[in-house]
Amino acid sequence: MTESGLVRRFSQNLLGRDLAVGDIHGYFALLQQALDGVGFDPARDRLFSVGDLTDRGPDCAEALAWLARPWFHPVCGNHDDYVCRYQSCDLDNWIQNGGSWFQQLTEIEQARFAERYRALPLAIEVQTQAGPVGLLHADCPFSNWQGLLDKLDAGVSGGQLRAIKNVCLWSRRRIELLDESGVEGLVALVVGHTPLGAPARLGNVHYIDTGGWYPQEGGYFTLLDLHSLIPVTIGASR
Ligand SMILES: [Mn+2]
Repeated sequence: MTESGLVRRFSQNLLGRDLAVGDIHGYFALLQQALDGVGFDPARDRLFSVGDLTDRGPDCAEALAWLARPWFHPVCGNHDDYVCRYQSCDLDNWIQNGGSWFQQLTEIEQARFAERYRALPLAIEVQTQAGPVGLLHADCPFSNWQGLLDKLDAGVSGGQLRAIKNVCLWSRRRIELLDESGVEGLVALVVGHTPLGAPARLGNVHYIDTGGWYPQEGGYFTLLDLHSLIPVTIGASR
């Protein structure tokens, strides 16, 4: 099987835990606090992210340092996609949605961010003892996970890729309809994008954006254990 940059696959972590976090939106210091609170061990554990690394929070410029960490593995979110398209996107719209930090970077820094963000995969698949777990930012455009991977691996482009990205990065259809049908071929699909007061599940689709990026209004980071599919509680180290 050929592998496009749009999908990243990870074999089972036999050494430590695999955790997933919801949208970060520039709150990396609070994310680090949450990781410390569960005894995250960078030598053995891995942190997967459903994307939206930047916009809105105080530590957006830290994103590149996080992306250099060998245990941190995000998919691309709709806000990350603004960075990828920074020369052609709707700037007013982006700034309204928290993008002013990017406008303050030098041209060289902007290019460096865009280059790194363009390498983010759209989909991640992680092997666990129970089977494969998928991560996307918003939702899966197919009822079957393999259907998505086949398209992405085949190197779709143009309008077809745009249509797929539109759902993967932006869709709220499933949660608006409370659609329990789930995604075949996975133990679980983990997504963010839609902030909720507590983690939620529709079929095998897990929603984990609990607003770690609006701590002032009671939001917090959920760290979902990908092997047990149970959120790890702060204060519980190994
Ligand atoms: Mn989002």
